[in-house]
Order: sequence, then structure tokens, then C-alpha cells
Amino acid sequence: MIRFYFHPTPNPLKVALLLEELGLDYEVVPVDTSKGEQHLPSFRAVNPNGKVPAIVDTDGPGGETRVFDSTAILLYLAEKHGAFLGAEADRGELVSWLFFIASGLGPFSGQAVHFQRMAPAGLDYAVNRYRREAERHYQVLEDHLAGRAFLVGETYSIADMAAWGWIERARFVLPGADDPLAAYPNIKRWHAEVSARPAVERARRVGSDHAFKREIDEETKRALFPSNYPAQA
Ligand SMILES: N[C@@H](CCC(=O)N[C@@H](CS)C(=O)NCC(=O)O)C(=O)O
Repeated sequence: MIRFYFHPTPNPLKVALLLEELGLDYEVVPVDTSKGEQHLPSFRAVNPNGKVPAIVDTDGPGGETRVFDSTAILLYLAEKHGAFLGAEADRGELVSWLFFIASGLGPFSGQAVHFQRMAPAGLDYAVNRYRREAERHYQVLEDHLAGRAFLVGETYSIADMAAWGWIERARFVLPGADDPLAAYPNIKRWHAEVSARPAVERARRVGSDHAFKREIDEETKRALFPSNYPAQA
């Protein structure tokens, strides 16, 4: 059985999709990051980095096994179950796209959301830098998906799931246009194709029975951006 430490945000969403695709038995453990639950010692024991997602696999290779960071979890579960890894000949492509998403598309999208929606007004340099970098990563994906159904080889893989988690939130990353994917027709086609999978519908509902905090107040800002609040001497 898997305990799945979850908040309805892009990185946990990728893992929700893989868990649903694999049809695994899992228990959702809500971590309300807006209330600061990611900083509790009980959660830090699962992820010392204090971020979601994380899992505990009670049936891991050496007994109870923790895995943190969405890409690590995708690889761990895909390897354990021998599924969604693509063809062996495409392993170089698989890890390349996984790391492109983990170190590029994801972080730049996250910073674009932060500076456009959360940061104080007037930080034009940062807004521009992260918006442009997010757009640049979208364009890399767009060009790669020309004439392709999936990111790697001929089959749907964990690379598609990893990208899907972020592209699902394109309206927050690239706000302004009615359709944020209008400028990226290949991503739009690919996203529609992935989203038509039955597991996606189930992944989108993960955690919907939990009342996660929605308002962004002082508690939320202190929980999510503690570096803005230096500890008192
Ligand atoms: N590299 C990590 C990033 C995880 C991450 O940034 N998670 C966000 C939600 S998408 C989070 O936990 N935010 C709360 C916080 O930063 O305190 C991964 O891919 O899992």
C-alpha cells in the first residue's frame, strides 16, 4: 500500500496520474501547504525538503520506503511496476525529457506563477524573466511535439505524465489570453489527447473530498514563502 502525501498542485498531480494509471492501492494524506503542514516534523520525516508530493511505499524493496520529489516517485513506481517507461532504446530520451521538466519547465513555470500572481507589484524584471523563460520552455515542448503523439518514442510514458501536471495549470503560468495554449497547437493537441484518458479524470478528483485552504492570507504567505520572514533575533 502507498501513502500519498498530496496537495492539489502540479507536482503532486503528476503522481496522482501515475497512481491512477497503475491502478495501485493508495491512501491520500492531505498536506495543506497553505497552512504550513509541509513544515511539520511528521512530514519532514517523509520529505526532508518539506514539499509535496512524497510517498511511503509499505511494500518497498527494503520494507517501508519513502520517496520524495515527483520525478523520483514517477521513476520509482514506473520501474517497480515495469510500466510507462517507454522502449528500452528510448531510455536516453525518457530521462532527458524527465529532467527537462524537473529542472526547466516545472521550476520556471512555478516562478512565473509566483511573480505574476503572488509577489508584490513592481518587480517587472522578475515577472518578465520568468514569464519569458516559461514561454521558452513551452516552445521547446511545442517544437518537439510536432508530428509526435507523445514525448518519448511511440508510447505514452511517465514523461507525458510529468509534463501534463504542469500544462494542466497553463492558465496560471501564462495568464492573459483566453486560451493560454492557443500559441502552442502541438501542446494543445497532446494535452487534449492525454486528458482524454480515463485515469486523468480520476487524477483530477484526487483530494477533492478534502477542504484544502484556498485563501491567500498572512498565514499562507508565511507557510509558502518563509524566506520572506527572517526569524526574529
Ligand atoms: N522538485 C519538487 C518540487 C515540489 C514542489 O515545489 N511542490 C510544491 C507544490 S507543486 C510545494 O510543496 N509547495 C509548498 C512549499 O513550497 O512550501 C518535485 O518535483 O516534487
